[in-house]
Amino acid sequence: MENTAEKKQKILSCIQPSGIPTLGNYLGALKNWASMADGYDSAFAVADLHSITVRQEPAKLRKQTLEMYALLLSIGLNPEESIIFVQSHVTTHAQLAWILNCYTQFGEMSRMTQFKDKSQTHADNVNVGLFSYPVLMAADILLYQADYVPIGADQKQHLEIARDIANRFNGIYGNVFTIPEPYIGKQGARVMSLQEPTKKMSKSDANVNGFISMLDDKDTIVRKFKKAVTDSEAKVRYAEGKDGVNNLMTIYSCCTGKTLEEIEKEFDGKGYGDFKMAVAQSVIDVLEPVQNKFNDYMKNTDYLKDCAKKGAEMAQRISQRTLDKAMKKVGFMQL
Ligand code: AQP
Repeated sequence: MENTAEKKQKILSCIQPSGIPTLGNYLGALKNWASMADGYDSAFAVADLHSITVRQEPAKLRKQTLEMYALLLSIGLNPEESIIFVQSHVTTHAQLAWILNCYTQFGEMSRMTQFKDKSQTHADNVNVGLFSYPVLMAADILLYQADYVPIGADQKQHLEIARDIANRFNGIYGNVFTIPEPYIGKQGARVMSLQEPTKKMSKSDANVNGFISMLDDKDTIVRKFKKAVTDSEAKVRYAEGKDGVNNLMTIYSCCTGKTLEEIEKEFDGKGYGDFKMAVAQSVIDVLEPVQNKFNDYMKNTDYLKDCAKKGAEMAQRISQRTLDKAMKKVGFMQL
């Protein structure tokens, strides 16, 4: 995907502050945000409105939101070049989401696999927000007229719904929204749990050994990889049925740039012990510089809040134009 047009194309993506992001969030999404930010008009949000679809502790949510903001700067996003904001600071998201709810069918939302999964994990709180989460996500994207949305593979279905809603709205009212394309990296788009490698790695997993947090220290990273589920073959090769090893090879490949064939050769005749240590070290090498920057940013929370304030003002200004247009089109009285 090249961005050769004179006018830069737009990208927008969000991450929930539902915990410290995992290695999965990093390899599947954040890493691409950082590498794409320069070439595009870019906006990135800490999606706190999304995270209350699952019950959160208020003080913890506030803390995690600031930490997530700091992490976005730590991975290399520059608040002078990208709009980096907290979703609840910008009023247009919830407003457009309401309008779009009225252009979304109950049946199409019922097919969303994340809703089905999360209603099982949080059976005591299957709220309407959890159900209409993809509509809010559609509003997030469409407000900024995003051409591309860098996401992990798990969000592909939600992006498709955003496109369907936008097409439907445009079909009725003319060209209000840009139809967004997903940008899913070739590698790392679906990093799996270290404990249940058929399930994606998630920051809210109750089993902390299933995920690597971006702020895990070296010892914790080594310990978690040592415990990672593999198989009894004791051979490092990428093959069907070897979900645990495939996942570790993918992580190692993303962190070192080595191909799967090179990795197979490197560990030919060696056991899983050596392999797991090498994977752990490659992850440490990637995360350590980010962690150092994060620790520096967290010493200056006034700076972070100032950036978030400026980011929110810019996001409000840009998104308001789209919201105003949509409000006019549906027939709301203008003053
Ligand atoms: N395991 C993963 N592998 C690759 N990409 C992933 N993403 C999430 N998990 C993986 C991508 O990270 C971006 C931000 O995700 P999110 O926080 O907005 O929501 P999520 O997909 O629900 O992520 P989590 O970690 O699983 O959060 P919780 O546990 O709160 O539900 C998205 O682009 C996502 O695709």
